[in-house]
Amino acid sequence: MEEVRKRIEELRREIREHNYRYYVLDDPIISDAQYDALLRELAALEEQYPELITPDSPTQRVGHEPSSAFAQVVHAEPMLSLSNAFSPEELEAFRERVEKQAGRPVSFVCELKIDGLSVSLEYQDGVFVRGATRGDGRTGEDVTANLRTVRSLPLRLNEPHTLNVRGEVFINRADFLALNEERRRAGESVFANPRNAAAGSLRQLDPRLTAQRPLDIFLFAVESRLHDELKTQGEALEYLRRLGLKVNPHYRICRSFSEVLEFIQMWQAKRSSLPYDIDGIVIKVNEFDLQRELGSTARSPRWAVAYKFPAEQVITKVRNIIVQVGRTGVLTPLAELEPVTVAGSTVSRATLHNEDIVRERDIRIGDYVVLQKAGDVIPEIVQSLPERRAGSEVVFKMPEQCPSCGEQVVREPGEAAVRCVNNQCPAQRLERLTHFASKGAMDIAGLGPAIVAQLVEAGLVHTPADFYRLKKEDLLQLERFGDKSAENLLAAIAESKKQPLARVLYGLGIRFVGEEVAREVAQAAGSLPRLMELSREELMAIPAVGEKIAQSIASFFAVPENRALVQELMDLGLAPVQEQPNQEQVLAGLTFVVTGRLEGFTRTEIEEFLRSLGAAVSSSVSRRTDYLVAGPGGGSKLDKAAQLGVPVLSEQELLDFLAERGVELDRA
Ligand code: 1X8
Repeated sequence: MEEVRKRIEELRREIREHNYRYYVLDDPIISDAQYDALLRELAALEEQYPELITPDSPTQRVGHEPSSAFAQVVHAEPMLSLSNAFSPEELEAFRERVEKQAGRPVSFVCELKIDGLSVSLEYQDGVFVRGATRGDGRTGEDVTANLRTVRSLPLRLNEPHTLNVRGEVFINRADFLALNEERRRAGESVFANPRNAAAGSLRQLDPRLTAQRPLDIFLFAVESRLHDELKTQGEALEYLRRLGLKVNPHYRICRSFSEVLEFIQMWQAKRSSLPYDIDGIVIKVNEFDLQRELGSTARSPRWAVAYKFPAEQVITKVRNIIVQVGRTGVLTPLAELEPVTVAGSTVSRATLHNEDIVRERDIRIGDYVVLQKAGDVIPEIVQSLPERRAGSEVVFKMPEQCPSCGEQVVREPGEAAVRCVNNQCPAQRLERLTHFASKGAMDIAGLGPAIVAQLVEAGLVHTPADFYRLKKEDLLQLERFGDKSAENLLAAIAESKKQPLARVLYGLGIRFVGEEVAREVAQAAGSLPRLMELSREELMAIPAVGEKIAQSIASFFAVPENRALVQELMDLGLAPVQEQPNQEQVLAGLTFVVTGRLEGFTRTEIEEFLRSLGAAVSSSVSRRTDYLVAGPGGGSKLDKAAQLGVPVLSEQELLDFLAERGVELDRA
């Protein structure tokens, strides 16, 4: 028995070493067959002596049962995100702030910003015990079982330390392409880019599925500085590497800021030569003492910044320009492109917004064009390349008839949009139905565009009320529906009857009624019957509602078919109400606009917070705006505010403004 124990330990040590050489150093010294033989011998011994199995054994990467949900993990230290710099000027501002605080020249560490997802790992006495996603920064999801399947993540460190480390899980571009190809062949949906593939893979409830995905990880931070002997980020990276963790080799300690700029320029030019995607460079103050002195805001450390690379641009060809009809009848030109990869995903279509933009950018069918995509944003055609024309290109013209119903389209004076005003237009009807079920509206899971189209085609659904009349037999005659999927859909539809009034109102798809307006109107109305009867004057008394919106809502409820639809929905069991918020509404009646980049919060966070205090938040400055909250980089809105005499608050002034009203912003 002692012999066996010894052999097992020896095998584990050897396998760990070869794992490290293969997955971390990318420098194996034995063949795959030799490695497999070691692993097989270990597995055989462990099978014979199961009492000798330990969780950190190399055989124990997979084997956990699927779970039904991820447990929540509260991070020992909040996982902050980085503030961004988009230009050398913003970087310079970062340097000045840091050096002013330090009162002396500062050295920085530059590292690649991996485009993956952040995780935190916990090792106890050198054994990997827990890993979590970033989540909202305070609480993440326990993905330990999935992280165990990441081959480059050691289950045991070279030294028996207890610590938290932080890193980024990602997928190599080549592995991503192979994975997508495999999925395409299997008839499965493909991932848009490597980052989505990594996120989707890490968030599998069944670790056996995660184990089949080519996940990889780089570690770059020691979270808990229990190790006082570490004085700098440079030392921390060396330390992580010594422990056997995978550290990205491309970092540089810069003693002057010109070296930082040089590093950035070099990688901006060379980024596509890396096997994985990066979206920028992280610049950190090297010395931990100075990091501590600089501290953090609620959201991000003051001692680091992420320099984001400018949007990636590629050239492709416009194969055709087609026209789509939206929910409100607006005709939108859409470019069909020769597929190209830009910023990690394949793009074959791009919206052209409206006829004016097509004309201004002079985009013709057959043109070569510059396509741009920055991070997650929608791909956009920036310009055409007239010098590459062959002469056969065709100027796009907006059709005079709706491509869906054939009715004459109209262009209202002063508006960029051309619209089909036929309320019965099939394309519009389909879009309205899809909108009703969509995430921001009734949020009916499983009722996406394809299924809605199928239901309409089968003649089962004409108006949103018909969703609530669907029966299991109806669904079962349709392709793609089985017993289980039919039941699931019906359950999701039934569940949506509980949605609050704001979502029902938004779901009705009334022109100019977005989510924000819907929330305010719903709060004022309280119920559907009351909503239907609001007069234009009553509507205009709601802060977010001006004449145009009031007119639109009132006319919607003046149309007999629309009133009938709402009545039907009520007859079918929808009785939505709008809960009054429990947070004290100290900002009730005030309208805010938020612009620019904020330090401590994202714009969305601030906006939601303002709303929760009863404020209306609008996207553009007008005479109805009470305050403009502006961070750096808020350009045209500031001009507009000055022109209209709208008071401007900085982020700090907003916090003071709220504090005066008894509201303290929760610092994470
Ligand atoms: C995010 C990332 C960091 C690093 C690399 N890639 C990232 N995505 C790094 O420090 N090398 S740091 C970070 C963060 O703090 N949010």
